[in-house]
Amino acid sequence: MRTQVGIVGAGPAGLFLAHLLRRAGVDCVILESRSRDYIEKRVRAGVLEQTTVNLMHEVGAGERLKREGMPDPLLDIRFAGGIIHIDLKELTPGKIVTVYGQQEVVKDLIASWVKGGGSIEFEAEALGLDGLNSERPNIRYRKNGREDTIECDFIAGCDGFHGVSRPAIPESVLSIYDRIFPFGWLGIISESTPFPEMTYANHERGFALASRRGPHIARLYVQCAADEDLNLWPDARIWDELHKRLGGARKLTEGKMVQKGITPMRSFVVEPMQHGRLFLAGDSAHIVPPTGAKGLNLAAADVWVLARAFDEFFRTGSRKRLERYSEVCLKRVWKAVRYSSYLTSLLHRFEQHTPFERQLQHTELEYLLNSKAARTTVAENYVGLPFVDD
Ligand code: FAS
Ligand code: PHB
Repeated sequence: MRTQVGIVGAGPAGLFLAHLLRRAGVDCVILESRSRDYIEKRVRAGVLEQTTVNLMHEVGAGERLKREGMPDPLLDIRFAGGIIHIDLKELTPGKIVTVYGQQEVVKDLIASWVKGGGSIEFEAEALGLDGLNSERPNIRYRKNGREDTIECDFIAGCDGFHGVSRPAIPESVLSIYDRIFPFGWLGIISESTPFPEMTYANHERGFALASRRGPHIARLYVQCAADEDLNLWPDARIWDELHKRLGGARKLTEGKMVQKGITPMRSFVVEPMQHGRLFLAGDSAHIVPPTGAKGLNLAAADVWVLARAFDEFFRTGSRKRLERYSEVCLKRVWKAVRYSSYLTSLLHRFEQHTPFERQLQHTELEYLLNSKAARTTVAENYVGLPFVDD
């Protein structure tokens, strides 16, 4: 097979990129190691920044999002000193986020891609990338037990943190920035009435978060050990922790748990995000702790920049935007890493914290409670910084 852009991975990064390339008349092939059913059911992120919502509409996949997406104009942060109300609309001004499950984004993008005549090579696992510094890089992959190669002009590594793209770059070329937090999130989906507003909690027993996926579907998280064993968390124990950490003023209603999973907490960035004719986008290049709800949105922002660079090259032959891709993306990535790390450090319980550090955390929350300037900073990062292209 031969194509202009070989895309490895059909997550948000790969799927958004494919749509943007099709609109620019650039030919691409998408390889996805999992089945369509699997990736459309994979529960992950839930908060879309306005730029990501706009992108869904821009690529023609926003219809259902418009009907079923839940606009979120504010968020609450609970702590021992009270409840911090962060009114996104008032503080940004006028910007909000939209709650809509990542699996719904993936479903809508796949449906839109196929409806427009596109195809995705599902259950096609990329095994390796070769010739990255040549004019004809290629992707070796296996599908139905048969190995094959796709010859490309460029390769977009949209295959997430555990993909083959980042490892295809010689380690000597990469600078790796990595911070593993000493805890994880145990997340559930339950058939129960969710809190009406996004609610984060800093509690002495640990962090908790109340989000939603619909008027009768709650998405809830509790901080747990980094190496937590999910089998030690029967439903009753999860509800008990959620009541204790989120309880207080509002009653949490229980319901049938339909999904449980544990997400590790990590900040990870590689520089540069490109090597020869390979360009990394999304989780293949960076991971943020989900506290700031940035992961999915960063993936969209990366490919928005990458698609413009590919469009410029195939239209004019200029490599200007391609050469600056990594530099342009990393400016926004690091701001999201900063914000996600700040919020993670502010809201979680760190066993190794000294009394001084615990007092500092509490004082920072008190400051947020009483300072509009501090709440504005959280708000402008939560709704997302503008896409950057220069
Ligand atoms: P993705 O990982 O979504 O997609 C990569 C795709 O490449 C996958 O479909 C994978 O199957 C495929 N692939 C991998 N290797 C391949 C190969 N060799 N060949 C072909 N295909 C290959 N973010 C939030 O904002 N909030 C959250 O609550 C949140 N929760 C998360 C929970 C989990 C368990 C994980 C792993 C991530 C979570 N994230 C969250 C982050 C997540 O939403 C990512 O930021 C987002 O999926 C990034 O999208 P992509 O870069 O497209 O990567
Ligand atoms: C979610 O709804 O899954 C969600 C919401 C806010 C976050 C992370 C995840 O910060």
